[in-house]
Amino acid sequence: MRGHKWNPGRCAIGAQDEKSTSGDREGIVIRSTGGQCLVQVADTTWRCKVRGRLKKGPRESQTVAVVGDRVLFMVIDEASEPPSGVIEEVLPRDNKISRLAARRSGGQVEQVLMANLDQVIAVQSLREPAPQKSFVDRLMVAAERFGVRGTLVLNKMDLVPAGPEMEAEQKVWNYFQDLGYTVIWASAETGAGCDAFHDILTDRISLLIGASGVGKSTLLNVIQPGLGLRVNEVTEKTGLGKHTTTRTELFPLRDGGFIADSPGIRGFDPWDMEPLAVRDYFPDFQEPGQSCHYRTCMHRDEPRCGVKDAVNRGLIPIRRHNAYLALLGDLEERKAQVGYRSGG
Ligand SMILES: Nc1nc2c(ncn2[C@@H]2O[C@H](COP(=O)(O)OP(=O)(O)OP(=O)(O)O)[C@@H](O)[C@H]2O)c(=O)[nH]1
Ligand SMILES: [Mg+2]
Ligand SMILES: [Zn+2]
Repeated sequence: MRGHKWNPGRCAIGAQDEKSTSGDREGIVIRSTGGQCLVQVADTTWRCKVRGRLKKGPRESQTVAVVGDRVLFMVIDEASEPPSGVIEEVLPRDNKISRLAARRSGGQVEQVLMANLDQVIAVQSLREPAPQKSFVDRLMVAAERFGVRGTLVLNKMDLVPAGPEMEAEQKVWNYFQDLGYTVIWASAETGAGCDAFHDILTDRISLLIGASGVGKSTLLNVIQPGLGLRVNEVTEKTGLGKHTTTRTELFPLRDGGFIADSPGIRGFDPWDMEPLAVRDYFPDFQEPGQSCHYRTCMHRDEPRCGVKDAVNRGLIPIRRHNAYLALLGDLEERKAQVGYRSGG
């Protein structure tokens, strides 16, 4: 996707240990909480505050510097443990993954989950908790929207008995593979699929996203035992995870690349998406959409719609079309609430 790699062994993030012209150091944010960040430069982790004036810009303070951001910082104390600095500038982002944050004050707030990534990986467990297909639909839409590779990992295969139950799962999820997304069937318990998981992470910068308890941290511990990430059982009563991982954090991978583990999220409302553009983010709608009577067809109420026709003929699952209509409805409602948002 891009020329450079953040491979710590070779041409690392922080291979540029020397000072830049402005006297600042350059590093990458591996953890961000409030106004404090951990910034990685080669093998050293710095603790950096975010310069106050950076918080006052058009961006929300929580997303001034996010995991994956390349930043310039001024050294405060190189001898302290860990060394400390102040972030002066967040360098322009190649891309990001962003969603609408839970509304606290009723306003609409962008939550940037990560910047400068190659791949977003939706992690689902086939059982305990049950998979959420609509979550995967939306995350793959976001991957298309933000221009990053979308990948799907289905964990806890060991909990699905072979036979009809497994066949039903295969039917659902192979559809995503047919759309061109990589789909990995895995079990952190038995190790199945873990080599394939390791391979898709190598030499890429990836973000794992999925509900609490699906096994994101467990999978990472399997492919890189030294990480020692905290994991927790799913409560029997609710079938939900316990939000064991509480913040997004980026880790270097032994064989090259970086992986961000993130806290469980249940919903994903993509940020900054035009209702009119949504149809372009469903790869399965492209060919049938060619035969819609109206070029501006939204595949909703219009007559002679190629996409609805494909749904009726069983070529596109009804739930895919419903997922599209639901997302479209959400975006229109959001737009009606705020009017047209100018700038970004
Ligand atoms: N049976 C089975 N259990 C698994 C598997 N992978 C993970 N688990 C269990 O699922 C539970 C939740 O795993 P975590 O790794 O903490 O899940 P998480 O996605 O990181 O959850 P949050 O950090 O809360 O978002 C743990 O008890 C794991 O042992 C698997 O492949 N099979
Ligand atoms: Mg976790
Ligand atoms: Zn149509």
